[in-house]
Amino acid sequence: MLYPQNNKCRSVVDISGIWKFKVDPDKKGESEGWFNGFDSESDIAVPGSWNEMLEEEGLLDYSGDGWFLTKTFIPLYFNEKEIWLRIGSADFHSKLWINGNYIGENNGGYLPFEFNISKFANPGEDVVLVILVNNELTNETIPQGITAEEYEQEGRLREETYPPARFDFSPNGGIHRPVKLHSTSKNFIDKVKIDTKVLSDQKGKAIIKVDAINSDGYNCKLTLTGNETELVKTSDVENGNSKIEFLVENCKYWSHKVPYLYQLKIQLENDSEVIDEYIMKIGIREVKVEGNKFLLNGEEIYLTGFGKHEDFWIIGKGLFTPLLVKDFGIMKWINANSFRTSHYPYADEIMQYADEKGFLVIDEVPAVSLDLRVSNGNTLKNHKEFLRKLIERDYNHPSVIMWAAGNEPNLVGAKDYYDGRAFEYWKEIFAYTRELDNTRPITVPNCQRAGINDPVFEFSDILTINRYYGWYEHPGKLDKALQYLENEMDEIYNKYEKPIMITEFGADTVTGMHAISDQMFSEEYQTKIISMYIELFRKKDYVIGEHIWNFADFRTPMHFRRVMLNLKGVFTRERLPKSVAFKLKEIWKD
Ligand code: BDP
Repeated sequence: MLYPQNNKCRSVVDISGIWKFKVDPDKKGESEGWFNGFDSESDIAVPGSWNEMLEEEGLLDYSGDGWFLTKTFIPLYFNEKEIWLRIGSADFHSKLWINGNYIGENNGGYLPFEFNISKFANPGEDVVLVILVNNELTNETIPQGITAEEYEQEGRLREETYPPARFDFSPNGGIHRPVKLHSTSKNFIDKVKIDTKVLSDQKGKAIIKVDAINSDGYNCKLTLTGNETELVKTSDVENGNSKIEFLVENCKYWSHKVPYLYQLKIQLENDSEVIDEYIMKIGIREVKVEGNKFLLNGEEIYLTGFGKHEDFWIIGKGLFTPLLVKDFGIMKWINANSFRTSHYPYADEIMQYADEKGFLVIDEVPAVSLDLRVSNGNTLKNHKEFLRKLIERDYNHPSVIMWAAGNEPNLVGAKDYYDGRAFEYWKEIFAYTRELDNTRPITVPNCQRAGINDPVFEFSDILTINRYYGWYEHPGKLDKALQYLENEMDEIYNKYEKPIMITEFGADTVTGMHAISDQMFSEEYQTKIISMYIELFRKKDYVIGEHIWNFADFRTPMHFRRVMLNLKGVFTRERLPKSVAFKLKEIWKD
């Protein structure tokens, strides 16, 4: 599935906007035929979460079914074309109907999905599109969910949040990314896979595989343009595939410092005409782990930046492009070179912008706080399916330098995590991820409670750890906290002898709260803890990067330890700097 675009052979119409909305707590919509159309007083913006947007209708913490309806026009110029409906993401499960006809369903949020709707949509006519979205999670979904009853059964009433969640961000519902109609010809380019290599200082290689539907007998013509060169190659499409290799002399590599992108034009053609075309930007670069070091194009890199969230006032987890521009702008301002898509895949548009602006991205599947005590074969199956879809979507992004196949398994510190089952689980997940991509390192950030014997360390190429000494443990006693941290980091390194990155550390901070002594929640405390951690990392040769938790304050489920938001942001939720931002800008200057 390629990101839709307008070109000589393809057209896109964005049908996001204000849609009709109807909440369905009793799940009666399907039996009452709401898919044929429904009346409602409520409206909803697409993209956007229903939670804050419709708080006055009681939906802040709503978990369940929500129905979306829009009426749209299928352009006449879609005539003779294949017509597709693409939803950027809907969290977490959805079903679709057009003019009352069932189109299909999708399980799993955070990633795009699309349907060929040619049979149901006539160019030149209106259609009524109805989408049912449900945001309930279970033991088998990725991420896993929890109920109030399960909190009780698991003896975790102290940890109980509202809405219930196994993770620390709001499980919002909604259509979170743009909805688009687009067209292709009947013979079309379906998938593109790009591998790049650095052969020498000046010479790069790009291997491009194209999957094309109904296109045997056609030619696939590739034009690679950039750095004052144009390379053209053609090959036949056979069994739906075509493969072309370019050797690029005088190659300008992609990096976070110089995010140079070549243009790749792919054309399906016969003797007289071009029947499909797809134009994309590609970066030529290579990542490698060697000994204690992480290399980009053969040069050592040190990652500075953040774990982030897709989160903002009112729009919730919906894509908001002004925020995207702002976030990348202030990440540049503060001298960050990277971020992690904690704890789920981010919008296509964010990944494209990371390629353009030169950010190094750790790309994560939403297997956050995976609890193997309650998982089963379907959890594993869904987890693998997510990895497959994520890697298929993001493989070609030069900005993606590492996969995170999960985050903080065994957050609850269960003893039976170490009895062999978790080892087998992660062995399978890592092996599967490597099968899908053996060109990038793979990791799973480990939490303090899972400790140093976490099986994810056995399989990770780079050991990523999230640590909160001085916050959840040893509050206010920073010297002691740092001693524990140093001992643990050395112990982990000595045991596994792999590079370590700290993917989370930080402190909740109320902007405007000040203190002379080390007091939690003050801006001084956040500045001090972060500075002390970084000072320690710089003394350790095996540390290859530091990501602060979090870039900005973000909404979490209700709990006594949270003031509506998780306040560990270096910026507030509205993106204003806390004092630590100026300190970081200074530290990360070089
Ligand atoms: C870590 C999680 C992250 C939380 C953070 C925190 O990975 O999602 O938000 O702790 O407690 O355990 O702030």
